[in-house]
Amino acid sequence: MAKVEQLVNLLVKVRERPPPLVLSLEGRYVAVGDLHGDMHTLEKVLEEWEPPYLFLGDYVDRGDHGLEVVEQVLQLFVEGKAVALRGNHESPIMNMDGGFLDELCEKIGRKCGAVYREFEKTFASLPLIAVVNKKIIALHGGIPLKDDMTPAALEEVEKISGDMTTPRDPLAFQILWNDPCPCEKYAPSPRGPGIWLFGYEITKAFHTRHGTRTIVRGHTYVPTGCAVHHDGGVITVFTSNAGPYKKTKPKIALVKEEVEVYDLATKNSAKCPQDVDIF
Ligand SMILES: [Mn+2]
Repeated sequence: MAKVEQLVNLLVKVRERPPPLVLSLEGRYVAVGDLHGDMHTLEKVLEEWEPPYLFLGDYVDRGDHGLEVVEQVLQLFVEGKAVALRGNHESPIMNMDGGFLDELCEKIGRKCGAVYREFEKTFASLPLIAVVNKKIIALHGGIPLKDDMTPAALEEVEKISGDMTTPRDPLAFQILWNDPCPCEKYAPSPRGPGIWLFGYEITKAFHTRHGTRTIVRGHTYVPTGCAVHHDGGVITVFTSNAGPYKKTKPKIALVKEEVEVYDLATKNSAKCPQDVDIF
């Protein structure tokens, strides 16, 4: 049981000093897209790329090693070697059927319910957005839209409060769930109610307002492991090779003043398809 205690201690430590919802970072980061329980790929990233890392969320569900992946990511986070952003799978609405809760119960037995509640609280404390060198925005899903269907500003995201377990706030929810579309403005998302596809003009307005260049994000499965949208205003990185993603060619992104995408297997600079229609 020492291992369970260790795990709970780690979870408590992550949320002891909760980071702001919008983190401001400087320097160079290795951005890692969805892992979904792919420990093998995470190990390869850690072996071949120097820290610090910027994890873009979706550590658990679908693959078999969600527990190992999320533990490693959060360990690096508390050691200051990584930033762990929240994904839509860091949430009870996904983990009940997505595989993580079952995995937890298989691996740690009857205490899994209590330990899962610790995960729930820690997931709720994870940051939603990182701004790197004032130029690059990192988040899991996409730009959130306000009621008037204009993009929310970072200042508005910073002010989000209330229960973050699911989360209830529509802006926070959309940051975890939205996707880019090869469209001008926006469209309802096939993922479900309250979720949007955002287009070229939304991305442009967001970057103009903040003086930023690119949004690097995960969330969308692309077999090529990366995709470029909105003239480079948005870049998708996908890093899982586990479970349903066996055919992916995982990518990572080097985030500095710009975003450069690399193939994990070859370490070569990657050519990402442009404006793919992901649904
Ligand atoms: Mn996702």
